[in-house]
Order: sequence, then C-alpha cells, then structure tokens
Amino acid sequence: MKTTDIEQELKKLENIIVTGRNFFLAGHVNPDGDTIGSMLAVSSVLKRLGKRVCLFSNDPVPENLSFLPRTKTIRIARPPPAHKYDAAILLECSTPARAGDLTTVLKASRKVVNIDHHKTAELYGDVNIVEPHSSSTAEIIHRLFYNMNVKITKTEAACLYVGIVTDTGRFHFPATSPRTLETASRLLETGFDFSRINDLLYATKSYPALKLLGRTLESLELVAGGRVAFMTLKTSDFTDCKAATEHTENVINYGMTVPGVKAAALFRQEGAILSVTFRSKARIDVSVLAHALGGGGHRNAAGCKLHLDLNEAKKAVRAGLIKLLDKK
Ligand SMILES: [Mn+2]
Repeated sequence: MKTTDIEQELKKLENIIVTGRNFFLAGHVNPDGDTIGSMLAVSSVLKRLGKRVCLFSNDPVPENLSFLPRTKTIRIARPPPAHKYDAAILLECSTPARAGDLTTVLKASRKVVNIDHHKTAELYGDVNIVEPHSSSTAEIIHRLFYNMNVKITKTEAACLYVGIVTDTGRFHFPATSPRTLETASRLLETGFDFSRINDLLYATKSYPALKLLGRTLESLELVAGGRVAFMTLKTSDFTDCKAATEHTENVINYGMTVPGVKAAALFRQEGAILSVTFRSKARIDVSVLAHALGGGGHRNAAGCKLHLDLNEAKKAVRAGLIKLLDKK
C-alpha cells in the first residue's frame, strides 16, 4: 500500500493555498457525494480566502445531490480553456485520467495536487495527500482546514458531512474510524440541519430509481455455493425504467444482505461496455480483483469496466471471487 506523510503533504498544500491565486478543482467521472461535497467545500473556502476557483466535473452532478449549494458553479463536461493555474487539485482520482481529459489544464498548472483515500491511488501529483485509512476525501479536507485554522461555515460543514455520510454508508462501513466520528462531530457543531440532509439522501427515491431497484432485485442470483450474489442490469432495464447509471447507486448492497453472502457483484450494461461493481465483507479484498481487471477501489468496495459480453464477464468475475473467497 502506497503511503505518504500526510501532515507534510497537507502543509505543502496549505502553502500553495496561501500563496496561490488561481485554482482548478476537479473530481472523478460519475461523481459521488464525497467528490461533489468535497469540491464544493474546498471551493467555498478558497473563495472566502479571496482565491479564484474553477470547478470542473466530467459528468453532471447526480440528481440526489442537487440540493447541495452552488452545484451550478461546477462546469460540466468541457474542461475550461487552459488558464495559468497556481494549482490543479484533483479529488479522488487514482490517475489524472479519472477526472476526464485534463491534459491541457494540467500542463498549464504550476502544481498538481492529488487528494485521495483509495488505496489504488497513484502518486502522480507534486503534492500527494493519499490517506487510505480515511473514510472519505471529505474527512481529509476537514483535516486540511482544521490544520489551517480555517473556521468552516454551516454550508461547508454540510457539504463535508454529505461526503462522509455517503462514503461510510451512514457510518456503517469498516472505513468508519474514531477520527471519522470526531470529524462528523466537529461538523455538527456548526449547527447545520443534518437531519434534513439525511432525509434528502436516504428517505427520497425517484420513480425511475425505485423501478430500477425492482429490476435489480429481480435479477438477483446466488453463485459459488451461495457465497456470492450477482445482480444484472441490462440496457433495456435502463430504457424501460427511464433510469440512468446514477440510479444504481448502492443497490448492490441488497445483494450483501442475503445470509451467507460474502461478496456481491453488480453487472451493468452501458453500451458496449460492462461496468462491474463489487462489495465484500470483512477481509475479502475485492479491490485486488478489480485492479486485476483494470479497475480499482477499496477492500470492500471496488469496480471495473470490462469489454466482455455478459456471460464471459460473469464467468471471469465468478472465478476471481471464488479465488478470493477460498484464500480465506
Ligand atoms: Mn470517496
């Protein structure tokens, strides 16, 4: 596992923030709550410090996160013209390509800062704040501001809370640490309405998302002697339900609720590409399999994209998962 001296790297970023004026900020493709929440919080703090910030996302902000403040300030799909940036900060991108095509922007930036909590992260930045023991990028960002003595606002706290609560599955996944809860506690001290946020995130489901959930559950199959749950979504499921990729978020966890299941895979047809999401319990490290198949992620949550047809993909994944399970 690659590690960096976090405190030292945070200090480097702090210096860049203090001395710089123009910043570029991007997250990964198909952004999630941690990416968007962290981006918005960093951008808000930088602006309060009198800096100019360009926010970029390759893909739109998912509908369930549209309640977050100032999501409209994120430039979608097309990277901006290459200004001279003092730094380009990439959030949760294991490689720069995870952010989309930023070649010109990165060339025009004096420093590249890589902030990530995935253990598959590569150390490509001039500054690499890679902390695989962090529950989320938001937790790392909070540490940055805390070290800098920046007092965060209610709104910024809400953004970071969204990052932590979504990445930890509501403080449920093993990556949740005492530090995670301490961070959440500090955020709550600002007095934002976390109960409303939890309602918006977890007690609200759109019609397409619910219909697609039905299809996903219907597709559930148990393999490897009941130790692995497979779920499949075909292109037609998306069109029938008028649903999109973002509506599949977290549905894989239903596969993990079956007693005896140790790992789950969700297969999702997206045109010619097949996206596979993995979940696993305890010490079963699905990131190893995801990595071997050209993807990445965490020990208990990972994914990859395959150029295989569904049956071939299932065979490969089944074999890979059985290998991991038998190692235990
Ligand atoms: Mn994250």
